[in-house]
Amino acid sequence: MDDRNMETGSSASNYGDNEHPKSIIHIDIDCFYAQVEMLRNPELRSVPLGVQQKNIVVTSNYEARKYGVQKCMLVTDAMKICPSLKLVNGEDLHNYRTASNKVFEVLQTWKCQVEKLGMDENFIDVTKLVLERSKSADVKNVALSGHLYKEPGIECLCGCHIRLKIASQIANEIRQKIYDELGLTTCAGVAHNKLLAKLICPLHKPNDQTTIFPDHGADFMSTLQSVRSIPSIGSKTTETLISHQIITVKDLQEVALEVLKKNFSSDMAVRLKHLSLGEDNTPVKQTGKPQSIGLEDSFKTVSLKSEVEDKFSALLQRLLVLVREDGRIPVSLRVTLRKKDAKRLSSHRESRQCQISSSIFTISNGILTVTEAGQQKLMTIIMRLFNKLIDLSKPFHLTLVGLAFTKFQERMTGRSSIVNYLMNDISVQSVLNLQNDCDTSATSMDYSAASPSSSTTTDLSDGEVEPSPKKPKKVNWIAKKRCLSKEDVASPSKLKVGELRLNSKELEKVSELRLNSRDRSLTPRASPAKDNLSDTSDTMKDVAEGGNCEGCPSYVDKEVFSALPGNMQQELKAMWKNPSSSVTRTSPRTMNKAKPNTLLKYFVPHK
Ligand code: DGT
Ligand code: MG
Repeated sequence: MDDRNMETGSSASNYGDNEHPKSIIHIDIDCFYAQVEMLRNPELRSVPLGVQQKNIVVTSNYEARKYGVQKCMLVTDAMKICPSLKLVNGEDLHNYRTASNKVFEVLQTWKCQVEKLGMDENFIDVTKLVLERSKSADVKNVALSGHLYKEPGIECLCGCHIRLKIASQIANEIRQKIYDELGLTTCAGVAHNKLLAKLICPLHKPNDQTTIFPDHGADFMSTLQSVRSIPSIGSKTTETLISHQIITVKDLQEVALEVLKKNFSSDMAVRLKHLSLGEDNTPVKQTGKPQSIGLEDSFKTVSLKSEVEDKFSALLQRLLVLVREDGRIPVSLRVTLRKKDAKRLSSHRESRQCQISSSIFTISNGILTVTEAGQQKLMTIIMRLFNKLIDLSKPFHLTLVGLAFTKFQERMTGRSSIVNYLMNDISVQSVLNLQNDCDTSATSMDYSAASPSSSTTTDLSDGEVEPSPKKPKKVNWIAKKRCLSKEDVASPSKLKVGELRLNSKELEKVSELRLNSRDRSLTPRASPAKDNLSDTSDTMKDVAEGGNCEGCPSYVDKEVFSALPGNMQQELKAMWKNPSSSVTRTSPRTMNKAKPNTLLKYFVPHK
């Protein structure tokens, strides 16, 4: 789309062309928290219901909305307009998260890209599915399901009207499936881009759907009363726009691009113009596991350390439930506080985070657990971070505390990964865990190489950009006995070359394993950091003292060990015997040159 079109508010529909190839569906669950509560207690279905968090009704069912109970109303105001309002406490989000995840699972069954947006909204890119169906169906006569924003004047030449009609059928099927399987009613918006799909979705609520054709995008956008209604326009941009008398989306459509360019970067100005016209080319990105899992609790004010500790303890309990559901092992913890600043009459957030030892967590029978001692360790770390954020010699007033696990241990899944080959599916444990469990029969060969640095906290202020991914501090190599047939183990040369080649990540891990094993013996134990450091030294003890396999630690699988080539066995044994002697500090790239016959050289063929 050119500037001329933008300045006149032309309705050309998609970033520089008149083709609208995509079909996007946006799904929003009706009165989400209220529906979850009504499913839990069907008696609530027939009464006006509000879900309360603190003194706010965060949502209400449609029965209550008839009385004018709105989302985010004060409880006192809601009770005034609807004295029969039944209130349910919705501060524990567990059931809402579970329902949200189930909806996501249902959406995944369509085998399309699904992007989760918050807890009750999802985008689904059904472009491919629509194309498949358009080949088989009598497409010319396909009927639209639900509402259409406006009847088209003329058919778009690219064929998008038919495609979007097919998408509307799919949206209906999706909503029906969510209802059949989970009992939840939803709304859907269908359009050729995410922006329009999301904005058109609530046009007919509840339990209904609306489709918009591209040629009506700009027209529909011009009905939005505030530029803030556009999802990617935040409060700062809104403020700037309002300060230039650009208040409605129509204002934004009509303002000259040059005016916007004076107040925003050129890219931003162009983007704002496109958005105002209903144009958006952002892709639906498949949602994976969240980068962090966190919880916050806000309150009027807390000024005692003991109260803070209680708040954190309660948050930790709830957070551990979430982490167990997620299944990944956290390796980093962040504490957030919001301080009330009496001088500024405002509040601001501050955070600190640190690495935590993965040995705090254990996985048994596929379930992540934390022992009582592990929880105490976490609380010690949390309060240590808290002490760094707050000067306890002075009075403090907090209005929020938050906890989040911000990084997770990754398991490599590449098919050519030797680590993967050796990994044991059922346990990703540190040596300490194995030791604690006294599981000498475990079929695992586990090198845990926590460096001293991982045993002390590494603080990062919240303002900092996330540090670039650090090399993992722990390496878990677990021999996968059950995958090796007798013949295979008898001759390591039979292992496929691909399985012997480490990828660059693993290469780093191997070098780190070696470097850390040296570091550990050279670096004195830092006394106060008991939580993690003790893990490291216990690990070392286990390695040094283990030994019913001619120098191998007790947890090593003899069968797998004996299948390794002789020089590798020797090198491993030497390393266990005297960790400091095994390597000199070299970069991963040069390591295989450092010694002519190293373990690493065996794994990484010279090119
Ligand atoms: P709807 O979509 O209009 O039928 O109603 P809801 O309740 O689904 O509203 P929605 O989609 O905006 O938000 C989904 C849930 O998120 C809602 O059930 C309660 C919660 N929620 C919404 N707004 C807020 C808020 O401002 N604060 C808090 N704490 N929760 C909110
Ligand atoms: Mg909703």
